[in-house]
Amino acid sequence: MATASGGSEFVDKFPDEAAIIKASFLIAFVSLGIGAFFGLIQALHRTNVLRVIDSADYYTLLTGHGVLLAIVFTIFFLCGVFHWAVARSLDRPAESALFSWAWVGLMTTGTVLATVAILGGLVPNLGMSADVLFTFYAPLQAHPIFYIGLAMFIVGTWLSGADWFLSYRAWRQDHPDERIPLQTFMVLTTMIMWYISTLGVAVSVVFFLIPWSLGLIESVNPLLTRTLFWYFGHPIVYFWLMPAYLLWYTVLPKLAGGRLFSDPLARVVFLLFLLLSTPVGIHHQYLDPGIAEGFKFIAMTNTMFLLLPSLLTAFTVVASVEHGARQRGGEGYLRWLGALPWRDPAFTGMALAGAMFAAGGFSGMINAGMNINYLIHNTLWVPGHFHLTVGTAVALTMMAGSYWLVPQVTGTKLYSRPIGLLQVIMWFVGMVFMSNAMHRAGLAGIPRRTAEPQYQNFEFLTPIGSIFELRVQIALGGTLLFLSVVLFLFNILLTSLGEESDRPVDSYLPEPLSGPEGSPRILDNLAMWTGIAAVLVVLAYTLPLAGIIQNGGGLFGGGLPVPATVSAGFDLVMTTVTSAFNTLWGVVA
Ligand code: HEM
Ligand SMILES: [Cu+2]
Repeated sequence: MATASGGSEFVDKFPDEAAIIKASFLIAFVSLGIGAFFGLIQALHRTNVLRVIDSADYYTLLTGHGVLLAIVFTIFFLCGVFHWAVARSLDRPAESALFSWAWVGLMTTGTVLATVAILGGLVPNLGMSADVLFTFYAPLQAHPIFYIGLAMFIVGTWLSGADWFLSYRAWRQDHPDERIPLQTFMVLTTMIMWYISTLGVAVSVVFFLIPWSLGLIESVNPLLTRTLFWYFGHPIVYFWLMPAYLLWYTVLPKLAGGRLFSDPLARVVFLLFLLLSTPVGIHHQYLDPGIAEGFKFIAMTNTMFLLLPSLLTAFTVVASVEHGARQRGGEGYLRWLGALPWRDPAFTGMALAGAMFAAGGFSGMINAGMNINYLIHNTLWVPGHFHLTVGTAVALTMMAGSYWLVPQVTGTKLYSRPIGLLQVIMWFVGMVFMSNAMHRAGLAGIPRRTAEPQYQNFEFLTPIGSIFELRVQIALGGTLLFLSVVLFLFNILLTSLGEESDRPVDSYLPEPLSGPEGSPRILDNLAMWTGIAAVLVVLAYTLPLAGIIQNGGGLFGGGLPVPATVSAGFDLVMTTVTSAFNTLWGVVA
């Protein structure tokens, strides 16, 4: 891993990059603020504690919450971190600042369009709405502006990836024989995964949803748009996680006072995510009729393989942090934990986020199991699960990481470490309440995505505790979470308005204990890994997609769906291949 040379700070050395990163973070944090506010309203509304909106508007806010937090906040923050990581680890500026501003501009325009379409739902006379939730598949339909905004946003992310690949290509010309610096390696593998997986959602939006919302085509095949969404919808969870992993692998060990345990292991983990994250999306569709059980079973076994890179990460990151603690004089089996810098909000926030991720991993295994999934499907368990993963492992790492990253791009000192510490602990505590209660509420059968879970003449039962107590915990947790976001935004705002300092943070990143030299060079052969990842996708999706097109009445739907069989898809593939062969034969003969 290249280290920042000289004593100069990132902002002095790369002023254009710092400006891009600041702009990305700004939009991420504004989205975080609005999204968290909607989250608070939802949590209070559905638990019947305080109702400030009409229940009919619940979907509008829920869509805003999901889109602004799970798509806009996470991805804009990722773009900032990746832009920082590439410039820092290659030790060179981007090829063209204008190009960088182009993707920031495109993504921002897309965000504004999509948000206007969503919030338009609150103004009845406008005739505009996009209450389709962040999963935006048919048959729910949004105003065309929503899909057009999304398409612009996605194309913007493609350009951001191109920006980093261009930097890498220029660096490669000057350093023909060197190993790819670790942070750049992480960015590039993540972006390859993103290119492969966003292809699905781009096809869905451009060829089906936009023409359908404009009235150019009459119907779509809902199962097809669902499948294309989940083809992208599972890998997006790794797109959220990878910036957090990048910070855990390359920054957390340093904050702990140590060094990354193994650079080669980190590379293997990122490659495993590239290979394994796309061919599993069908595990979100265990309950969809129209997909044969056999394909669901294959998706389930593939999903279980994905535990491996996460467990490797847990091992490597904990080993690196323990090494740091021992460098600081920590001893004993567990007593070394006491030697860690718990007063540093960047460290503590990331460590708590990692701990929560372990809990999220367990509930994720339950989601992934085909049979046990039926118990929790579409219940409040599901948001309970992903508020631990994206809502904490990712979001809390991003907030904690900001306490270390933002000063580097603004050149100012963090406004308040104690407020930062209070903030990350408050998030942790709030999430313990909200998420734990959501999991339990889900087990009691309380549905997700509804303003009115308190049905008339129907009582949910809990094995321990009461429904009342669960509601109180969700409302209390949600309130703590919202207050935590307020503290975060306040601290970051005052930080960026503060006075410039010569040395805002110690930005030096030490070399790993075991560097890349010992690992095979084939790990850096990105073209080969991309090829393998593409083959796995073709293997995993060809037959199911063919079946979905056939069972769902064709590419544009219309016909009556028929029950799924494995052979349905097989027939379609065979007919297509035979007719292509016959056509070719006709040309040749
Ligand atoms: C102030 C903090 C937050 C609060 C109070 C909150 C609250 C909630 C609640 C109560 C729901 C369930 C709504 C329902 O199913 O009826 C929900 C859903 C959701 N939340 Fe959060 N949340 C917060 C932060 C986050 C963060 C940081 C993320 C992601 C980065 C996130 C992503 C989501 C998503 C994707 C959904 C599902 C939306 C859907 O079902 O379409 N939330 N949130
Ligand atoms: Cu998934």
